[in-house]
Amino acid sequence: MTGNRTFTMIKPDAVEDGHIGAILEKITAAGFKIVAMKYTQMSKRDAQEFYAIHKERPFFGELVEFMTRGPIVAAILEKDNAVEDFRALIGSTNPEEAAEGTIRKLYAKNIGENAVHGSDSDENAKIEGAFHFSGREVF
Ligand code: FUP
Repeated sequence: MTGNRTFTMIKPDAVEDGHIGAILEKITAAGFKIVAMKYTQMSKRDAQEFYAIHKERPFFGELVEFMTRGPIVAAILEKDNAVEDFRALIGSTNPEEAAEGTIRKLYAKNIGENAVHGSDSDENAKIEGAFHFSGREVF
């Protein structure tokens, strides 16, 4: 049984480049309903906690710097098979490997500055959604 919610962030690079509107348009056109959304900026501590799973990786410091350098859009999205369908919509982590028409193919600069986040499992979608939103911010 697959879940019907996922968590996303429009990352600082895509916000800086003015792509919030185009990315939200692609998300809703693909059938995702926005059930929570906010414009916010992560602190260093937020990013270190959010990406704790990567803390031993060589790119961790850069990842934290990047994710905290400007505002992001965080959202919880609803659709049948949300996690898998959203990962298909955003494309591979490395935009050079992302399929044509995917959000990362269109808007990501490289594997680090890759425009959007999408949860990789139902379990992580719940954890990540709860990291950014309280119950009364989810509709
Ligand atoms: P994804 O699930 O596609 O966001 O990818 P990962 O969970 O593997 O990586 C999370 C973030 O770490 C990526 F979005 C960007 C960053 N990253 C790098 O900067 N370099 C890498 O080699 C891999 C990931």
